[in-house]
Amino acid sequence: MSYSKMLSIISEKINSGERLTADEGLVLYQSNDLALLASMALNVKQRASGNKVFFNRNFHIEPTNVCVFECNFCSYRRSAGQEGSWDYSIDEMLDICRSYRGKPVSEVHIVGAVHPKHDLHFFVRLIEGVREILPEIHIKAFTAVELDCMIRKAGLSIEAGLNLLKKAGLGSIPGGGAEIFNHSVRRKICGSKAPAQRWLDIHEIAHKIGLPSNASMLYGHVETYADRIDHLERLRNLQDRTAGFNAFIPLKYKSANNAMNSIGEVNAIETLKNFAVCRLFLDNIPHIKSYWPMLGKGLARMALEFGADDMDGTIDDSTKIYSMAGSDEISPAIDLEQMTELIAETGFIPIERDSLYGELKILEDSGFQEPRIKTLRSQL
Ligand code: V47
Repeated sequence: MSYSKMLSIISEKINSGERLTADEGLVLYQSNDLALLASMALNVKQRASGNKVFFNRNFHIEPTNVCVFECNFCSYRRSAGQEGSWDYSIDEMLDICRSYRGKPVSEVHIVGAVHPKHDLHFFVRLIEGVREILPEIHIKAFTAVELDCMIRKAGLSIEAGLNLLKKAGLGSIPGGGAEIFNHSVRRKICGSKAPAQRWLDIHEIAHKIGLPSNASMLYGHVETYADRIDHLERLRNLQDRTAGFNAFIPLKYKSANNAMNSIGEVNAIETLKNFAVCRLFLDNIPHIKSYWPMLGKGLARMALEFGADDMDGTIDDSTKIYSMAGSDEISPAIDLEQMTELIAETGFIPIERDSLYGELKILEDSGFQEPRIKTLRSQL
């Protein structure tokens, strides 16, 4: 069958809402027809969330960058006592939370490294403290890799550990730590950390006990397109069983200050293509996140034309993971007005959301104005 015939079959399947096979996913990755990929992905995005693009008002806490693992892609890790390392006490982290009292933030995203000393009970105390200081806030915390280590250290089963965290106030689990599921690639880029199946099992157990989560994929390093499709297919299969993933975040490998630096970075075209294929292949994950602190605002906004429908949050200059890896967003912070304008200028409708994609009505009383530039789409 000719390549263009294959693409037209895929296009028909997408129009009729049929699921793509792994081979069809690969055909899409091999296409250089960005306009076709964009129009197909936009079609799927519009079926899922119309012309809406979501964001939230959030801040991060990164408890430590002292890590027992040495992932080759990581620019953030330090050894204990090394220059540039940090390890906040619970009180220091709660002071950060106190500084947000009375401020309009709906989510705190807590994610860091796997510290050799802190176990589950340390983090339960942290979550309880956050809950006390900011009772309304949604606490999205700890990658499956962090959870795996802290819960094992406490000698509990994953289910028992997650239940303790949930009881303390944990609301959902972020998507980090997934990297690439393929065993040999995972071994090359983050050899010693939780294997793919462990990551998937932890998310499955979380979903089972009523903790929703996100998923991510670190792309643009030594993986092949087949590895990416394998990764997406494992997530799609899990989501078929649990429906617990809210959002998928493609994370582009950033090459500064880490051991894989010589690989360089993929270009914008590859990133946009990847957004489109992820949107088209993951037919059961409702939202695709364009994470601007990593991509930069310009590219993150372009990804909205390639199927993404979420810009994550206002961040308030509270994460270092990407600036340490060379992101142009050195002090990532964006206010409500800038965020709504950034989205509205593309012709999409900015919607402030909570962490579970409930729509918030704050925009109306916060002086949101019509975008300066209207595209054709906003006039349809
Ligand atoms: O798992 C680390 C990635 C992730 C690099 O759930 C890197 O809403 C690129 O998962 N180049 C953690 N990526 C962050 C994460 C996340 C981010 C935003 C939102 C959510 C969510 C989750 O950061 C890690 C890893 O894949 N990462 N170093 C790097 N050099």
